[in-house]
Amino acid sequence: MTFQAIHRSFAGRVAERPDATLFELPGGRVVTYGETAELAQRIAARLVADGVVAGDRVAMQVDKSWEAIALYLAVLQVGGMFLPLNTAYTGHEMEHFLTDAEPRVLVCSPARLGEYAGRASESLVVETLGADGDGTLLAGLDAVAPHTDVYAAAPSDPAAILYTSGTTGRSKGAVLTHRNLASNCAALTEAWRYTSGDRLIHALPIFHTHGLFVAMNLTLTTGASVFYLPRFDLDTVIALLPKATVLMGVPTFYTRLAGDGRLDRERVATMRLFVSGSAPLLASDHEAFAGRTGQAILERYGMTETCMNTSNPYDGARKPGTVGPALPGIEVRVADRETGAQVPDGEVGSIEVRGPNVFAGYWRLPEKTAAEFRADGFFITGDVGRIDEDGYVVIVGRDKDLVISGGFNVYPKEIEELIDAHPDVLESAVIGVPHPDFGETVVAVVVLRPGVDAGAVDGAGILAFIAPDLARFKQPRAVQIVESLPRNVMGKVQKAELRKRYAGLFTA
Ligand code: MCA
Ligand code: AMP
Repeated sequence: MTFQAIHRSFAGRVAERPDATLFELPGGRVVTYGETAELAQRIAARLVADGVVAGDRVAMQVDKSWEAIALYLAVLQVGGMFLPLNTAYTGHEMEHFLTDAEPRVLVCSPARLGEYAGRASESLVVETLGADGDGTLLAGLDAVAPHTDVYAAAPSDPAAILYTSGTTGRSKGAVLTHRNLASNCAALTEAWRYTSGDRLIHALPIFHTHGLFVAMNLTLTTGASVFYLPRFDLDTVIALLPKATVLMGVPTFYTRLAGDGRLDRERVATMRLFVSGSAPLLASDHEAFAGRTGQAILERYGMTETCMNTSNPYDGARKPGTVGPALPGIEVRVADRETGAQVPDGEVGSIEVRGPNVFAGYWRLPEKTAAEFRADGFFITGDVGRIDEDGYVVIVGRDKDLVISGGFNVYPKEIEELIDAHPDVLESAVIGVPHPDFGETVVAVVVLRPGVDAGAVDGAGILAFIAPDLARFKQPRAVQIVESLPRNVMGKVQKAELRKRYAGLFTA
């Protein structure tokens, strides 16, 4: 397949149909391909004036806006590395990303300028961008000549860094290349028959692979349009369904939709595709949705490090509880965790991936990168599964200590460290338990120090202690104070035992 970087493909669509709609915004405003391209070129001029050169990181922590997508395109155009960050991250969490990635420019929301202004230096420019296009990034841009040079990105050049945590230590920056993004976008466009005629309901955040590299890249490179929503709002999505053709979401979207009396076949008559990913979709939710709409949700499987790996077919059986076969050009195998030897189909093992979608490595961490790859180039996902009789991948669990709440990843270790810093806490174990809305939710199991009066310390106090340093979505929804944690003979905390013990906390 010939290589064309995402921003080049986008430019091609702009040249063909500059007046075509790209964004339909909540108030009814329409933004065209041409307008987006022009703003991207002016932002590119600003980034260049801020000193950005090829290879520089441009970090963005802003509320969702169409201008933020123009910023993404501008960063690609000048050869920078785009670093989007969850708006929920606190200053404590941001500290690591900023010191580790050393961005040349940080674009933050105007409301948070006070937190970051002090970081501005010879090597870091702090810009602001608000949800309505306010802020310094765009101020006075009308008078700035568009930057028309386009960086000639080689396939192996880095395009983005997305932070993703390991089970131990700090978050690692996954470096994605232009080839990773372009090849995955091309594979999905073909697999999902995505075209310029599509009208996507975009209700995901744009700081993760799902909302940015899947939903937006497919749109930008095909000439399709998006109903661009600030977040998932059930009423708004229900109202848009009759005008749209595609929805991409996390399982929580589908649980909420299926629980709404307004969802029926007639309402989804123009919809040709519902995609689910980022977390497991329960087979029962798949079936409930099909019962209401007559349409089978297409479930696919991906990771920050690999973009999308597998997908249920567009034509052919979409099997509930499976994530489908490998996408074209991508190899997926199930191997023995210890030896890396492939196991026969049907046997459970480590899910491993190789292909043009697999990232270049963790930012400045060659040893950690090497540890996640086999000698033959397969990447060890940390997911556990098997391949069924039709060649579909079935994910049965995770090797990594990770909770996925509403599609957001939460790493227990990070929360345990914060809880353990509480003066009255001896130790803690953070686990995920089933939750009817978020799929899984976070629970902390805490042991107090000997001599601490259990009546004097409660879950609320522990939560209040960690809250300032932890994004809201990572905060435990329950704290269980116990005498001791269950351990195996090696002294390792048995989280499986705890998960079993608290499995019913949020479900009847
Ligand atoms: C919001 N809250 C959450 C979550 N989202 N808590 C736990 N888990 C969450 N996911 C907090 C809010 O701050 C709020 O706190 C309270 O929970 C209730 O919020 P609610 O209004 O119900 O939530 P919401 O705003 O409707 O958001 C739920 C959501 C959202 C729509 C599921 O989390 C979401 O858009 N998730 C998508 C995440 C995503 O894009 N993941 C892809 C990454 P309070 O009440 O205290 O104010 S993974 C990826 O990219 C890989 C590669 C892949 O395969 O796709
Ligand atoms: P992230 O690190 O945010 O990219 O999350 C990637 C992880 O999400 C994968 O390693 C899986 O554990 C999980 N995941 C993504 N899609 C699915 C899916 N369809 N079913 C089950 N788990 C999924």
